[in-house]
Amino acid sequence: MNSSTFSRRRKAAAVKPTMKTPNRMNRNHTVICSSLLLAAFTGLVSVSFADELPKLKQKEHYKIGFAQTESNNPWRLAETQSVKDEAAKRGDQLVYTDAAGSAAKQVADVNSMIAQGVDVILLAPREEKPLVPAVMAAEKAGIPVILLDRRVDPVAKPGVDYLTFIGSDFVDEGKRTAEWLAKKMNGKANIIELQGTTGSSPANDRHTGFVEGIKAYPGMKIVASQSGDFARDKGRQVAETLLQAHPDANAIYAHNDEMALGAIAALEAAGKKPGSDVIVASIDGEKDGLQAIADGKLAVSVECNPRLGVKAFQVIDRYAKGEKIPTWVKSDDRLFDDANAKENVASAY
Ligand code: GYE
Repeated sequence: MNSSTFSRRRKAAAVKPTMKTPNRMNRNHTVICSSLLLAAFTGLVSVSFADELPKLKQKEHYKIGFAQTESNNPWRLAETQSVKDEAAKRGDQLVYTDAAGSAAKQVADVNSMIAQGVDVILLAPREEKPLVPAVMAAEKAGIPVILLDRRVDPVAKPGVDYLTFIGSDFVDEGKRTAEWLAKKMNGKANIIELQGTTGSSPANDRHTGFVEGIKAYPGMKIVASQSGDFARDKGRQVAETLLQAHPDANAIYAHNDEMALGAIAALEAAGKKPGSDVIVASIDGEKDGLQAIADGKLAVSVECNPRLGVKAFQVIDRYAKGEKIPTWVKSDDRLFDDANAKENVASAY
């Protein structure tokens, strides 16, 4: 953060002189001021700083930016639809951009929204680190940012640099998947991990959570781990290579359903039976994923709810009214396996 940002945002809130103040009221004012200034520099006074988020005026209708990261899977399409539906319902103007899988384009998209003077920016950051400058730029321009579905690097703080994060607990998703799989495999498995987009918060956290979850089971081992970029075909290709290199693998943990479905195709192409030869576990709960559970090919999918639009607009309303917004508006996620997948196919995305 540069020094001008610092001085704009952090204001001296309380200056308490600890030295004797002059008792004659009309004594030279400049002497007092310069004493305080000098004292501040020499550490004789206590100065506390207040952090400020950009304010939002209450309006009948807002102009809202939504910087989406890509549109290559049902999860993302469902998320975009939920934001578009809610904006339309309220008669708000939506400035929508799709970064097509490029963090650099997404930074440019946010900058263009700043230039267009949107009231609020909803940002689904592709990766944790490259999107930090975009968050800071919006904040500097006085535009509140809400992170939707993914986080940025913790150097940017919710409630300070951006308003809040709306989304799931990815560490917990990884942990729940690990625990379910450990039970299913009786604590013993050679696991291939298909990671999400490198540098994205769900990929980082789903790995961390899974590793944490299998810690209690010394027989549960990750034998190979590689990114399939959250995409079905990439997941298929990576699974194909890793299955050849690790013929002893009997479980696959995919960071999302799309890669799990790719892995299932790779297993079938290799003449292996998903669901019996190799157990596949994943996250999201999309329609094709639930159908694959109903068909006995996918074992489990921990839900990650993409329909965040309603929550996002509710947060905007509450913030404009002056309410304090929690730093994390957490999704409540279910778990789908053969006990409940079938009945949820119709309502899935
Ligand atoms: O799981 C995946 C998508 O960011 C939580 O991104 C989201 C993830 C979701 O591409 O399918």
